[in-house]
Amino acid sequence: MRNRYILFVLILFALLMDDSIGQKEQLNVFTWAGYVSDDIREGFEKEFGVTVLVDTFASNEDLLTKLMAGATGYDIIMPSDYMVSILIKQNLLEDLNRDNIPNFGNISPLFLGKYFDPENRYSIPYTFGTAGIAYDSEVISPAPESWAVLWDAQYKNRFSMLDDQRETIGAALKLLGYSLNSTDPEEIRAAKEKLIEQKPLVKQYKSEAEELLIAGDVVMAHCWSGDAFRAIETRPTLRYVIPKEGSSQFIDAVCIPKSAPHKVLAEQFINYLLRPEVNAKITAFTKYGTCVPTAKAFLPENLREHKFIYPPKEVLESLEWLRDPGDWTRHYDRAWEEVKAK
Ligand code: SPD
Repeated sequence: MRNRYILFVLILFALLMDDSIGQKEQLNVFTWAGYVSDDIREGFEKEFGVTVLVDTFASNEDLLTKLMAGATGYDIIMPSDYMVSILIKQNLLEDLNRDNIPNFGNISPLFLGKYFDPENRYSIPYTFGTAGIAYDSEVISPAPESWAVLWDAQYKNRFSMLDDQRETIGAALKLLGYSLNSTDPEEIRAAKEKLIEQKPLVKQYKSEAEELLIAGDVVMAHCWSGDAFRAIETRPTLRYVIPKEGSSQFIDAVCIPKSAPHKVLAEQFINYLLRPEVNAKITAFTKYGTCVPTAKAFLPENLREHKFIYPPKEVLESLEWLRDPGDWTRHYDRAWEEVKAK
């Protein structure tokens, strides 16, 4: 009898330890690859007694397509600036309840009130960075200065381009001397032709360029600053440059979709991300900039003022924000489809 009682208690204990039966609340995060570390995820799980599931997308357009197609399970999403505008316009974002986000006050005003969400009703900044070219300085010398290096036939099959329609069409627009946000069909057509001309040289279109750079699969990549910075830690001969014609700068934001199943938990997660010591972990992991100035006290010296994160003034002045092209989106969509179909 006593043995049976012990067995019963053991089974009950095992059942209670099983999350699926214990019904832990689950926070579903949809974000970029390499954006939420295990450390950050596990810290929240432990403190709040929940599980955090992280799923990734490769571009803002992928995120939009999933949300428009009715994906309803996500509590947290991380669109970039111009995509925040689009999601607001599509009525896909939830208003943030600041009462649940007291750490909102930790954000630097420099990253608030931006064009895509002037009152930060729907978004808080996660990181900021730029797009440029990472290259292996032992192979590519002298250092490239222009986007034109990505059209140089000697690097055929040795470089990758971002699998991101606005960024990649943007690189071609910049090479041609146009704005990233051109609404001139002739300019968009010229950028498309440029990318079609380049296509036979491109080894791969991939947004997670860091993997290709580290593996040595490419010697050059159109990529984002933090991803280049991360790759350089493993391959110190890599460098990162923002071409002289200019490039994009971005803020990636944290938002809650209207369809989020766990809105309050999502706000608690946002509040947690804005703690200085947690926010420092975001920069330490992603190698993108922190929007919480007090986080810098928790960062190693080399991440506090690094030029990959804080480009010099003349470079900053050459950067543009991507914006919602409104009705012109279809021109970008069509141009990208044509490039990919070739
Ligand atoms: N590996 C993380 C990449 C995050 C890049 N953000 C993209 C901004 C696009 N404009």
